[in-house]
Amino acid sequence: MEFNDNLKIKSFADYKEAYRESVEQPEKFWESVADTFYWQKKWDKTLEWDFTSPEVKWFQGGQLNITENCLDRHLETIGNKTAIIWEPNDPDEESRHITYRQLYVKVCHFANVLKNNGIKKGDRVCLYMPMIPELAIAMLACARIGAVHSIVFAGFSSAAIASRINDSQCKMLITANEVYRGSKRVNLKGMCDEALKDTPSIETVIVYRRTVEPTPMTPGRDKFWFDELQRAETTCEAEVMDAEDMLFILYTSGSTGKPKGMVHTIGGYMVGTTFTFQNVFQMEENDVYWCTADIGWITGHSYIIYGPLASGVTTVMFEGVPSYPDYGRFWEICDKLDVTHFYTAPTAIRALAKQPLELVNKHNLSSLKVLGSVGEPINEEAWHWYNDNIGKTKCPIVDTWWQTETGGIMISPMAGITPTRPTFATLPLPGVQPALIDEQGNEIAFNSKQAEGRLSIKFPWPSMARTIYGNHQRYKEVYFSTFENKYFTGDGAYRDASGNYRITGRVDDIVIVSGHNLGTAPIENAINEHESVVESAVVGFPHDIKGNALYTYVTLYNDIQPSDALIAEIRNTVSNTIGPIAKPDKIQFVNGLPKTRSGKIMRRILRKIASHDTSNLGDTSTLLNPDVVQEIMENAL
Ligand code: 6R9
Repeated sequence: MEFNDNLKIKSFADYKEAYRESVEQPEKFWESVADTFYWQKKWDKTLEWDFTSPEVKWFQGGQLNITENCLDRHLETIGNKTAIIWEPNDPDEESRHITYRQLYVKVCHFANVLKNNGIKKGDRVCLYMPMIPELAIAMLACARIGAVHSIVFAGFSSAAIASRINDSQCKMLITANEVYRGSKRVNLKGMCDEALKDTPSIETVIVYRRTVEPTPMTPGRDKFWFDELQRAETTCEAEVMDAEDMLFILYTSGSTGKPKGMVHTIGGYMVGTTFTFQNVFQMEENDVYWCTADIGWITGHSYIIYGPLASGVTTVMFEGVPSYPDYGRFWEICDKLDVTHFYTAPTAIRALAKQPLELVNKHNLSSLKVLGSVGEPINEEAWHWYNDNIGKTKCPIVDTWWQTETGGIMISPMAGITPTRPTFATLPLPGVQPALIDEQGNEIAFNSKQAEGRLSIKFPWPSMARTIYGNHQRYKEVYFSTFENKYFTGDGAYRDASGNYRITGRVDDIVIVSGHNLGTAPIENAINEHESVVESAVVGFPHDIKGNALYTYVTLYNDIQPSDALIAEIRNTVSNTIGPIAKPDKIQFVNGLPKTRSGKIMRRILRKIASHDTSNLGDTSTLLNPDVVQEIMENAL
């Protein structure tokens, strides 16, 4: 087998045919996809499902190891091809090129470090690491031995690390001493030490030295990555795993306080992410693919690591930020590495579009073939800027709609195949059966008519999350209880007369700030912890660059006066408990929050006020306290 792109659909007619088959005979369809992977033992049963329990199992009885699909099977054919190009934060530091063979050796070597430190199949390992190749190596090493990785984005606070470690009882934490982020250096190990005061399940901490700074180590618990490699073997057999064994846990915000540990399992996730990767991006053998997401998010899991490596492509990992040393950095890297496929978020596009065009035009972007967008709706202006100035109107834009829960892309054009339409994620990929649901909870039949409703999915797909770690009941309530026998996405969508979908945004209490999913409830909980605060309500409002930003309404105890110092303290509280990305942009002190008679805060009204859209507040007379609305409006920021 040469370069592994045998899953690729090559024309729009093929797409329609594949789509039809995937709906009429889903099992047959996914069997033929799954057949292209390396299984130690083929599965007995392709699909078993029931959305009421809910239970979904793909490829039961199959045995495999995902790292054999990402690494071993490429050794003979493309062992010397670059698997990962790492681009450091500082443009003057050398890039690293790691071939498939080198990556294979590094993964096996580090897998033995895990084993030497008592990690066994099924154990959970928390990764809190910067965007360096060692993050990829640690992930794959976990998968190699059947340990479950739980990656926590390295911008999160120590409280966030601790709660995630405790929720899934991780035995090990892997981190780096420090991370470079633009002109800053952040002390990751310090954050970990703070978190580790309250995480009794952690036995070992492995620390990668990214900088030469002295790093305080706790004897017996903390070990340096490099020292551990010295005493580890370099070969490691892949653990035999069942298709439905856990591959990883990834936490995403919930609308109640606690983050949800979404569980992805090996077989279906591998099949789904690889199939969607190849079809959406349509890469060719010597292409260079760059997804700018952090591996701490699902986009990085599926489309920097697993999908690209299982496909045998060259994937770029960037340590830095788009603004350092200047706002031309992305384009400088595209030019330097001859990037062909570039995948980023609307928030980055909007931020970069504000900069002088000179920062784009001084770089040669002629290698680019395909542009991608993910994370939130892309507005028309950003779409055109991206298309005109980066793609020079010759690169198809794939606007990919999906979620942490879906594991892989669900609705998206396939590059060069599906006709695109600005702001539309267009058509469902094969195997995805969306449905729009109206106000009454009924599915709106297609009938070649335009429609708008809540987006749900009617049939299982291989890469869907199987549960919330330790809380199957919550999984059922959040995703399978709104509409009978359907998965509810939490998003609203519009569908045009040709069946193209445009995602209109969240319909629940999640706000997407700069592409990050933030639950308003945990932020409110954090603010309410402040001793002067009685209660708070957090809503999103439109923001030029971030897409949405956070607007917070706060009530204070009677004897407390609002002040700038208090605003700063509240912002700090949020930053310390959740992370800097969750800091509210605006804080308005109010005498009361509008509530329903059952005591539910009317966020709908607060959202409108925050967006300065008070023309149609609806009927406020049924509120418990209608008078506060006027006061809030008069003092709105
Ligand atoms: C992959 C990822 C999921 C939520 C999702 C939706 C929004 C993602 C989008 C999009 C419009 C797109 N979203 N992609 N909205 N167009 N192309 O972002 O996962 O972090 O779990 O967020 O992001 O609201 O429900 P996650």
